[in-house]
Amino acid sequence: SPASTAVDRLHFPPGFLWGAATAAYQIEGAVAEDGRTPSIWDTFSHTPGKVAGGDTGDTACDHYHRYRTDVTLMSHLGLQAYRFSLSWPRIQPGGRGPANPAGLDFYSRLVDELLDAGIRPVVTLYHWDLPQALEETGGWTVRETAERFGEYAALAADALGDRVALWTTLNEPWCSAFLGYGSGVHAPGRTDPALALRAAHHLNLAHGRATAALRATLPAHAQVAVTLNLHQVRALTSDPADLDAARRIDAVGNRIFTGPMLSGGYPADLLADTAHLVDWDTLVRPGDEAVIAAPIDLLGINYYTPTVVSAPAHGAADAHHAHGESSHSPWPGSEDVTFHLPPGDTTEMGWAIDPTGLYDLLMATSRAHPGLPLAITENGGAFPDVPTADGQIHDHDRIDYLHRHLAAVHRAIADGADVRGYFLWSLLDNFEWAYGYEKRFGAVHVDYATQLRTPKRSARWYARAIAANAIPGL
Ligand code: GBH
Repeated sequence: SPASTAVDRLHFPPGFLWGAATAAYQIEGAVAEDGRTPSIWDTFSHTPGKVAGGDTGDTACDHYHRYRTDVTLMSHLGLQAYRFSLSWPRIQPGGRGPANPAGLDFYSRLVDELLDAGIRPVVTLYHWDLPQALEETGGWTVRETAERFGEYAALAADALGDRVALWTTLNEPWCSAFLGYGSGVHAPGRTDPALALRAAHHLNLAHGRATAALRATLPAHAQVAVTLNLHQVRALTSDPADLDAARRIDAVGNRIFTGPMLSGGYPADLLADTAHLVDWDTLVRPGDEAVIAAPIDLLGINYYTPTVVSAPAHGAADAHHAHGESSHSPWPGSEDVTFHLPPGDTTEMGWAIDPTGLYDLLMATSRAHPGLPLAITENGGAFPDVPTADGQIHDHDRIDYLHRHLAAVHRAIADGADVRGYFLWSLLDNFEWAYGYEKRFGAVHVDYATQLRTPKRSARWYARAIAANAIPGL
């Protein structure tokens, strides 16, 4: 079809995959049912002072019991794909040993329900809910956890691989390593920069082990991916000291993962920046980098906001400490770098709304990894809901956010980026980690007292985008 009319300029390529995303601990609830054992997020959320309002995932959206009606909701939105995560402690209680049939059965029923509705299941193996028993033997700070993850991946693939064609190993290993073991604002809440770096390596190794297990178990047509929260890093000024701050944050924010996964190994500048914290020569064993470098079919990118940095002295007066509630830095070896809030509006999280960052990130990632298909595996925002007398929820800020970010994706595709799909975060309002239920990212409102789901105006707008394979008007 001709690509020259005004309307076609808003169309996405044929086959572009439209979806929405969730994660197990954020929506499922049912934390003690059918043999599930606690995860580090159960322990963390039940530790006073760790999560706003003392909220936990004990019930969350009760999706474990309501998955059928949630799939019906997805089909009403016209979703083509649904990205969800598997709870490791449901499938393999305690993180080792044989699979728990009841835990696998839940996901098997969910997958069947999705397929019956014509919705492609996209599985994430790990969205932060490490079995607590594995944390007690060292969690991600020890190598053994990566070996256990490979075994878990095989169990999951064995049970679901006949019906799930797109698999993601890890969601945002940066958060697992540096918010979990560095700043401590995420489970397990440890605050040691050296342990955070060790965790990053073991997460990389876990990705490699899982990729091998998936390849060995899945049918040949199945695809393997990883999802990274790549930071779109900008220097505050072109001052060489600011540029160096940006280089350092790019190293420990991005290239610590993309280096070994996609570019042949850990970058030399990262190793130098962190040599005082970790003996990389003993942490990284011979052969590890080859395991981590196992080819993947697609890179998932989660994007919310850009990251603006400067050298320590520069503009420190109006510095923005984008580190959550912790006085501990999530940036080992670069603790003195100053973070700045980009100009303009912010979401309820205090994150700057900047769709240009998404465009720049897609273009830079395409150039850095030519030939590797990309997908936006998360994008969205927490916004206030404005209920009206007609019972609707007029989240016009979310519609505007989605509109502008989809336009950025569209522009990146037009300029040559190979972006295969877009997953809105999130299908439902849910347990927003350390922020509890206070922050709402859903296109569908959840009344936690009644578990009533109400599609917001953004959900209807997104349904129009999907139906048209194009960006609709506001
Ligand atoms: C994603 O995390 C998660 O995958 C998802 O589960 C979550 O609900 C969703 O996004 C919304 O938060 O950390 O203060 O330096 C995103 C986590 C958010 C981490 C932006 C990096 C940068 C600001 N990322 N954050 S800060």
